[in-house]
Amino acid sequence: MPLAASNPCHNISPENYKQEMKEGDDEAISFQKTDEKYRDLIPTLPKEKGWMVEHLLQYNGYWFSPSTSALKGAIFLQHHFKPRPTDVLLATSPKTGTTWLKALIFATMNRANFELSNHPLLTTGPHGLVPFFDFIFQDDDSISSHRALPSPRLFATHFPYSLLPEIVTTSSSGCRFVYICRNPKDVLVSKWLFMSKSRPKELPNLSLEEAFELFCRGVSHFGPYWDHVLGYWKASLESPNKVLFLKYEDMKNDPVVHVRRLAEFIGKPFSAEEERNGAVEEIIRLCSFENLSNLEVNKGGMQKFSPEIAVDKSNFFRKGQVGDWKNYLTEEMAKRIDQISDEKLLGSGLRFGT
Ligand code: PAP
Repeated sequence: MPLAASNPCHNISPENYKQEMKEGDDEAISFQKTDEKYRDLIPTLPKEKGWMVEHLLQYNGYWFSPSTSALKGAIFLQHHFKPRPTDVLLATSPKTGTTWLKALIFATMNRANFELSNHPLLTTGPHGLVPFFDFIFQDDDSISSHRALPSPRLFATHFPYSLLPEIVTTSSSGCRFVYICRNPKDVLVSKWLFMSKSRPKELPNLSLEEAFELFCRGVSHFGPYWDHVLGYWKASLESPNKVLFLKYEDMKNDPVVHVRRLAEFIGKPFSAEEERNGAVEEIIRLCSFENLSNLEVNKGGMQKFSPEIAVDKSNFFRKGQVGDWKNYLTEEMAKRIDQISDEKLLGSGLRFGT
């Protein structure tokens, strides 16, 4: 759909109108081309067993679920995302702390706009407040509506750094990334339990042993997990003002220090008065596992991400602890994951939190 024609408030001269119509038409053609490119690509991609769906497809080294349309999103994003220097992007591999960070960044960024007693997080879950651009960049209508969002925009993404458009990752874009990683043993367990709950009844169960083998081989949504982490880690070393790299375990251990860092990084440091008034602690309390998981809004009902995906909101809150893997993985499994981590992270300067 031509963009200018779809906006009734657009007040422009006939000459400009003609020009915008032409640009809109060009863009509509280009949306169509992207869609064709996506359709042609699908049958050519390597396939592996899926966790929550029958198959995952490999695209540029990473695994995608064809039915979640994230792969389509990755391709559309490449061609149609227009970054703004004020954009903040929360990047995560699934089950590493996305829900928590969505709440923390939203509350920190918008703290001047809302009273805590009447805060949007009390009535809308973190996923309802911070959209994944993975699923919205799918067609001209959704792209247009997200282009219309006021600045500063806050998006989340599970896409690996190397699959993001250069227009976003280049330092001149001004966009900032917050990334959170988590110990892979806890990620595996959290992911397996989450996916087991969400796996359609028609598909046979995926045992922990099978999930473990797939995870170790890198076959999981947006995996290989280690490559995902290293992509953002390297970017954070190269451009520390562009990518803030956090660890779930450090955040659990000392949230105050990390929420302060987060606020500084997004250009909204806490003032001395806010510090005196306990604003940091209030945000941490608001976004804590205990608080969020006990809110009615997060206890049930479906969170819709795209026409194809909806997840029961309560599934985003399980235990929220460090080291729960000990209750699920054998010593041998833990050793193998540690070995892979040692090999993959060798020379990178990164160690997973414990
Ligand atoms: P997603 O990628 O599907 O959005 P994500 O939010 O990254 O999931 O991860 C969910 C994990 O974060 C769960 O971990 P667990 O399975 O080991 O328990 C979930 O419990 C945990 N979690 C959710 N909210 C919070 C929170 N406020 N504080 C700490 N951990 C949280």
